Amino acid sequence: QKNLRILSPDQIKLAKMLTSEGQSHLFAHWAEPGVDDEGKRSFFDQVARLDRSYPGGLVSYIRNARKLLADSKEGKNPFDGFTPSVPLGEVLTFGDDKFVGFEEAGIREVRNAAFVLVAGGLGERLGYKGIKLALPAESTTGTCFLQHYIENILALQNASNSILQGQHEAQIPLVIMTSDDTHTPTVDLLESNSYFGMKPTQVKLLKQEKVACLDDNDARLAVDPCNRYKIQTKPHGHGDVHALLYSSGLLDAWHDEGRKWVLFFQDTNGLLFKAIPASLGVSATKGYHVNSLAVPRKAKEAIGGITKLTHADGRTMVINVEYNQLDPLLRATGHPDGDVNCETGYSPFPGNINQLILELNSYIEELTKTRGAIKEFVNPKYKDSSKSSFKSSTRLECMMQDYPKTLPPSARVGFTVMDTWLAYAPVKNNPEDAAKVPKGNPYHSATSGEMAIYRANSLILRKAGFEIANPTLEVFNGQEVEVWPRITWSPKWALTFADVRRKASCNCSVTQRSTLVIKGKNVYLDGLSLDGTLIIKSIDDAEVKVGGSVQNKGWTLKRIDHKDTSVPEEVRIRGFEIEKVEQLEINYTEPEQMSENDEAIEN
Ligand code: UGB
Repeated sequence: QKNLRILSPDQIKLAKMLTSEGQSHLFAHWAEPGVDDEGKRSFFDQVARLDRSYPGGLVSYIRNARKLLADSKEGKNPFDGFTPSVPLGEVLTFGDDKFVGFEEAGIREVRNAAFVLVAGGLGERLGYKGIKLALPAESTTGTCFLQHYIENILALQNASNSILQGQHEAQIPLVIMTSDDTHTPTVDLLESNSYFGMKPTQVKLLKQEKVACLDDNDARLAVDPCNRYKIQTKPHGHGDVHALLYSSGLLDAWHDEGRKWVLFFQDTNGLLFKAIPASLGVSATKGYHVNSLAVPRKAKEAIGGITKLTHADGRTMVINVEYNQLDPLLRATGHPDGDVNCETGYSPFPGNINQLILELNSYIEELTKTRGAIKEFVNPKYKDSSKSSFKSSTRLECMMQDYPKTLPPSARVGFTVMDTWLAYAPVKNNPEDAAKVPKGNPYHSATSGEMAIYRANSLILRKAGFEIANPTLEVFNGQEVEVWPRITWSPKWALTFADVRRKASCNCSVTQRSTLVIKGKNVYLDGLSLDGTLIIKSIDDAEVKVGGSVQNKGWTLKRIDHKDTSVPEEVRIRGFEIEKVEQLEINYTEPEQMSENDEAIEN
């Protein structure tokens, strides 16, 4: 009460709102007026921020929290009344006619898309101090995830524009959701690399705010243990992206520009863009309002399962059931073994890789109703079975893939299953945890993420007719991985299987110890026999044919111990570094037509 006189009318309003919502304890230890007044004002700045950034404000947050905490205490099952079953979706096989057709459709559509990258997570599981977007996706070229994503979007933009020549040159926007933990380093990474070739106006950053922590079942907000004028906060989850997009006004702007699709993706999947043309093609062809990308899932793998839920009252929905909920849900509905593999060696539920394609019109329609609020959950760690107090404060959380939960039954919600080798290799686990992953389950580490890129490129070239040697099995950081030839190409060389087939003829071979880097648009491989390292660079205007026999000592993988702190962290976490012993580098800098590389190779 005594402090009221130092507050502005807006601050008094916030104080009254808090007290009427059972939050008087927040003011219990405040000093007399005149003492710590700056701290008190900054308290209200924070409260105003928390109020603004939550759909419906702090009152809604507190009330939602009370309800969810009561349900949790009661042990209420969020899936009460629902029976899970395996849904039907579009299952694609890389390289067949259907796949190629979807890729072609996707490339036509992509100029009407906007990309949204959720990158607010710090990646505690990976144990890497920097932002994950700055990590190299592979160490042959050292390309970091953000550069890899941006170069892919630019290549998609160019490919789509060149099909529809005569129409205006579309620019594909990229939104990056950051958080307090990742915002500044993300800006620095973009600015110090000239946005990796994107126009700065094409990229928008939206920062998610954390939400207030909760101390007890009455949803009393937690005071920061280090500062009595601050509410303790924690991340709310990737579901925030919907509310942020809604309040940013970007969706309407995109609609006015004639855009049709919003593609959401995560921070560390070096394979993802290999799956984007075909999955967007599926959305466009099938008219899906929601399309989730999925891969075959190993039981208990830390990715959600796409599940059909049928309620006793007849309602059905196809939705992600998060990995920690799938097992209890199955056990509670007549599957005593829970989340287990079936005869295929995989869980019957396709694994959600959190790549969502939403149709813009229906997305805007839905968000106009919900303001982007996503169904939340709470996961308190109780002190004992009475569930009356928590071990530490908790908070509400939400996930972006829960967006379909509020959609009407008429919504067209589908999913597209692709081969894991093609679509999914995230970098989430630190070396120690990855080494403990049960045999046969994916490591999801920096080691496996990098090796998956080489494997995918090798398999794609094999499918195009290349003779690619079999991989060797090697152990890095306690993880046994397949080591394929280290093949990488820039997205402007190939985005689809049709591109690869056009530029790589079937009379080529690559040995297992080889490295092949293609950095050029119109590079045609013909009669190439590679045993060593070959780097091909060319300007976009050059059209070059590369063939003949290339043999040299090449580049080798040198084992690194992840505990060796003399080595940079991004190298340590993958367990090897590349020793560049000998290579042939050919560089085409003139806009030549079909020049051959024979001379360079003889040298
Ligand atoms: N992220 C944010 O932007 N903000 C946040 O507050 C939190 C995260 P994790 P998770 O594909 O492998 C998801 O931590 O949440 C970003 C799906 O829920 O890597 O454990 C963060 O930067 C799961 O169903 O993953 O699991 C990152 O880009 C499954 O699909 C992204 O959100 C799994 O991912 C994911 O955060 C998967």
